[in-house]
Order: sequence, then structure tokens, then C-alpha cells
Amino acid sequence: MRHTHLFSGAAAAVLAALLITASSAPAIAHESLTSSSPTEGQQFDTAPQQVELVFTDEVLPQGAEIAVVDDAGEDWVDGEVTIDGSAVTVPLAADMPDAGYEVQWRVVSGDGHPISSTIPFTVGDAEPVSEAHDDGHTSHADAEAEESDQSAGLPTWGVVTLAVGGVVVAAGVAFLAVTLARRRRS
Ligand SMILES: [Cu+2]
Repeated sequence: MRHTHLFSGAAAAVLAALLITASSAPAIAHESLTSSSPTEGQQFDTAPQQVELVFTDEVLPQGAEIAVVDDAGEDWVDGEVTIDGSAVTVPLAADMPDAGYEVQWRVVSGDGHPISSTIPFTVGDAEPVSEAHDDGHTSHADAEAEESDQSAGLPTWGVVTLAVGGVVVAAGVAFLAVTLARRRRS
């Protein structure tokens, strides 16, 4: 009999911990980039006329920003950003010289979260942008990871606090269960 009660106490403790942990998990995913022109690292013989980004779902009609910069930081975007559902396009200047460039984009996902990344490409026989912002450069995968951290809405210490709280609650539940089991026995 005693073993049964101990077991149910432990089960309750595990359940409580699981519930608390699950409640801190991110609930909603945001859009991500599914395709782009240029693609990452693409080499053009002649300069592209526009940048097109396609996302997994519609992005919000405001807050989209695209720059196409060269090594000197000059922006070669020449016109307004157009958002059509999940596609975001912007025209480029007609006289882009052979060089390395980088698309720097930022859009607001349908769930209200801003997402951003960079896409390097080259025109002609040129070196990719070497750039001072190599430090801050994130691959698509890294950007996604950062974004999903943010979408959890909790800094790391918040998650830790919740986890510790879960263990404390679980311990309390287990203690109660064991105490009740003892009382029933006596
Ligand atoms: Cu999001």
C-alpha cells in the first residue's frame, strides 16, 4: 500500500513539472524566408534588377526594409518596397558595378515579430563583401534560432525561474502525497 502511494506522489510530481515546463514553451511560430532572389552567395554576370524575398506566409504590410549595400556601405536599392502577400520585392539601381553586395532585409511577420537576415551575392568577377559586420552576420538558421528564442517571450532567467518553480511545486506535491499516505497507514 505504501509503495502505491509513494508512486502516485512521484507521478504527480513529474506531471506537475511537465505541465509547468510545457507552459513556458513558445506557442506560435512566425514566418521564415523560403526563397529569395538573389540566393545566398549567388554570382551574377549582370546585375539583378530587383530583390525578391518569399516567405512561408503573408508578412505585415508595414515595417519591411530592404537595403542592398556594397563594401563601402552604399545602398543600391532604387525604389519602394512592394509587399504582395508573402512576397516582398524592391527594385535595384540600373548601374550597379561589378562588386560584392549584401541584401539586408527586415520584415514584420504575420504574428507581429520582426524577422531579419542578410543575403550576400556578387556581380561580375568580384569578391564577396568582406564587411565589418561579419561579426554580426547570422546565417538563416542562426536568425531563426534567435527569433524563436525571442518568440518564447521569456529571457533565459525566466525559463530557469519557471523550471526551478516547477521542481519546488513538484517537491511539495510529492511531500503532500507521502504525508497523506503515512496518515492513512497510521
Ligand atoms: Cu514570431
